[in-house]
Amino acid sequence: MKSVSPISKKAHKSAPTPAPAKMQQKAAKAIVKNAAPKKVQQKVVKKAAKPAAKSSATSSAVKAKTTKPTASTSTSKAVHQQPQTSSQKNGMKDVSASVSKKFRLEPKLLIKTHDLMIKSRVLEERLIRMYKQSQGYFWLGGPGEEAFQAPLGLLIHKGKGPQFDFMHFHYRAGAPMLAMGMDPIDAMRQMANVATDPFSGGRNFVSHYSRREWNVVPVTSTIETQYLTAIGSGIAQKRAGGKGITIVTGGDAGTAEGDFASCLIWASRPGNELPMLIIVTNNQFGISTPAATQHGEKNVADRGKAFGIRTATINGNDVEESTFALREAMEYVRKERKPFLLEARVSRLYGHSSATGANFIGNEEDPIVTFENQLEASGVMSRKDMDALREKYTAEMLEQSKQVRNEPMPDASTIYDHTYAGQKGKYW
Ligand SMILES: Cc1ncc(C[n+]2csc(CCOP(=O)(O)OP(=O)(O)O)c2C)c(N)n1
Ligand SMILES: [Mg+2]
Repeated sequence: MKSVSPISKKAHKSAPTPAPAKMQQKAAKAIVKNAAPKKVQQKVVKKAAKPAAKSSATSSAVKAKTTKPTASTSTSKAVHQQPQTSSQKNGMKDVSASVSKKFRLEPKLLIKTHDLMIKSRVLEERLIRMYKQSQGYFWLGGPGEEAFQAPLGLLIHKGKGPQFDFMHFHYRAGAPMLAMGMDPIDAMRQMANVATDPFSGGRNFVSHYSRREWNVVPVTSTIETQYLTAIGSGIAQKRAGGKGITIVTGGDAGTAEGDFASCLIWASRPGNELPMLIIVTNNQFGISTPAATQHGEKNVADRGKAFGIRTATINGNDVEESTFALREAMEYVRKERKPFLLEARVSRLYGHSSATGANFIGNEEDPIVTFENQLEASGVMSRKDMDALREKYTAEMLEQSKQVRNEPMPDASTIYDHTYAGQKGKYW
């Protein structure tokens, strides 16, 4: 942790876009060039996601702007040096023209989802600021995945034990945690590594959530291992019966690891299928490695077909498409007690992590801008209300980050706490 040099406030303000961000833009353009035909990428792959296909078909104008490779070519050219707190300020307002969308979801749910997306984005931007102000050592999180992660969070059956959903998240799951009731200050506590951090007592990276009473298994820094540990709760839930399912999330690059293959094999053993919703959020990068240079398969989800697993590839930048696909996949897993592999194409708006600068990358679709434009054009929400919401969360979270400044770091004597289950304050 000590090797990460904090960026001064001045440098933060005036710093040009760092080289990695520029490289990413170039690489993203290369992907667009080499991308499969637009039609193929926009297609919802499998029967299970039929409603989603319909939903995206409701507005081809919207759809044309909601698939990442297309969006990469159509988004604003503005590249931003630091986190912004308003879609107007960040220059992304005209990214997707205001398109009136005939929503199929209830306005109440649309507004709730929007609220969660904004809360999640404001939190991530606050965490980035904390990092850049030396109030933390490292940042990574989920800005750009909100249109998928927020609906996911709202559909989780929260509770403790096998009758409720078990979550094996990776490090971009702030929105589902907020949906389950996490107070944003707790994420800030982990960012600042203070003792009050409820997930790791100030001992783990930011966005490494865990909560026993909500069945949230600790996020691991080693990528993809969550697909293996998820098998365990999958087996327990298969044996227990009922409606609880195992949900595992991870990125596209990690699927190159054997752990992912093991997950597919264990989840689909004939007669022993597991109730697992296996999710891959595909942002088409593994840190700085473009997916186009690594994946021979057209869709990551296609790999499930070889195991007889139901699959779908969806546009995770579209709130309705995500909601319908998640509903259908979850219902299938809950009822049939069999796995479903869901791949969501998403954006990555601040690069991989602070290791690549944590600066706003202006060449990817911002799903919040897209959604807000649709909400506004369709009369579901006014721009005034949406901006007021952002301002409210921004002010609240600023106060929370100030509070965290005054909280103590963990005492050295706690270094081995929680090393083994049930052991506290002892060496083994
Ligand atoms: C086992 C392991 N190998 C390598 C790394 C270093 N690493 C951290 S994130 C990452 C890329 C992950 O990309 P992806 O799976 O696509 O997820 P994304 O970050 O894009 O959401 C890598 C290689 C790691 N943490 N663990
Ligand atoms: Mg990725």
